[in-house]
Amino acid sequence: MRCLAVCQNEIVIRMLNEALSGGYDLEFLVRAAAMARRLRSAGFAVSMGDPETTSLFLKADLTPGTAVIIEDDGHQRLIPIIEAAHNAGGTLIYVLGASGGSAAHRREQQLKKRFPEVSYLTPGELFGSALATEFSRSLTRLRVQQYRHYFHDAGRILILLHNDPDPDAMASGLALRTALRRTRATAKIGAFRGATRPENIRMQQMLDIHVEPVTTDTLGNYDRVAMVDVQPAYFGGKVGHVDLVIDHHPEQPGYRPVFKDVRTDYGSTCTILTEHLRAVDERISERTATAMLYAIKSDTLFFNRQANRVDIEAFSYLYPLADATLIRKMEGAEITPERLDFVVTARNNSHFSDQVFCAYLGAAPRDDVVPYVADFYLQLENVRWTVIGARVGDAITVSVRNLGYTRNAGEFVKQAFGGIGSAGGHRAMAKAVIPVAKYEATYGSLDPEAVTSRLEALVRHFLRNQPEKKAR
Ligand SMILES: [Mn+2]
Repeated sequence: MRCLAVCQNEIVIRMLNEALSGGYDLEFLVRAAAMARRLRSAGFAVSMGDPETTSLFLKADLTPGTAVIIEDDGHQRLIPIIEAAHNAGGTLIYVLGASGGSAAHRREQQLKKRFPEVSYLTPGELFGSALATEFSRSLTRLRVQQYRHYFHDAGRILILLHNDPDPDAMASGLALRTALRRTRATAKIGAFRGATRPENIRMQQMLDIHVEPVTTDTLGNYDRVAMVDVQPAYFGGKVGHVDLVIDHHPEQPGYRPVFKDVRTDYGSTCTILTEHLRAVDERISERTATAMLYAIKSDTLFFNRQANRVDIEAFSYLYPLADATLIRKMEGAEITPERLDFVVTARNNSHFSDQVFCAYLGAAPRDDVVPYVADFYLQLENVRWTVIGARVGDAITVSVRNLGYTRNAGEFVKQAFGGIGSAGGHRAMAKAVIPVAKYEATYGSLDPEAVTSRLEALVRHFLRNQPEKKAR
């Protein structure tokens, strides 16, 4: 059988050749003359030209019995290529994605709307699983080599973290520094605002992680800027140029880094960076491995939230390299006398009935005590919802936890507080921040008992009126 493959990436071309040359008469269509020359001299059958034109396919003798494989690398304009192949008489058209998982599924749905006859293949389907792992590792290796090369001649590098950096941000900073083969003198890990949560400060001290304070003025001192666990939009225009972005949060539009690796179906940024370091066989120090392991654990809430196969695989890779005792100590750092005080306050001010625990803590020094207390009372027998509020500065912070598999904490905060503050989250956890003046104007008194009653009334109203969704 004949097969025409429209690919611009040499690794993909070589992998396809490996996988298909036995049973297929394989020819590649490439855009770049240099690539065409190189492949021809290596013995490949190659046509060169613009794959968005029908003539290239006609020249390559496309018949209805020819299979056409089009690589979906995120850069090629897929639709015009499919149209050109189609217009040249192609009927067996396959699109080859770079990855599997939910992203591939969405892409397939999009394409099917427009071209119902086109099939979408993941590397796993085409190559079998062992070869597919090798294939995606090769792509990752190429990516790491490229950005490493790009950062190579920079005198000073900044690895920028989000404000109040958490374990994933700090560990990703260490991991990227390792990937770039830099030291703390030549690649600074920095943030506009340093860590404030006790367990994050403790991690910083125990692993000797220095987070350099950054201002818009000092940004200019760096030759290259990378971001981990965050994207430029977060900084609202404060960071003009960024060279590399590695993140697992939902992709935000409006920026063009030189290199980008955003994988939203990963549980942590450290999982992505574990794959980077593995792909180039870089040695990971015990300190960095310990930080990364702790980060994966804490970002996936000990694998209770959004962890998938890749996170578990990264975890097992790092485990023998890390110091497990140190991790246990860092985990213990969550409990502080201050937090215990707020747990007691919550106990004294709480309304608890029918599986719902509500409490207002009064004034708190930072907002991390609020989710801490919300998590704490979720451990109590018969508690399925916790709604905890506190005043932090000029705002009321509300944390919501939901242990049942029905109804959505995120929908609750949006309904109750979306109109007067910022509110969001997902099924199991959510948060709202409301300016004090707006809260008072809408819901009245800030007296602790009054706020607790109000929180309880709001959540009861929501739970009564929200149709029950069945657990999967
Ligand atoms: Mn993260």
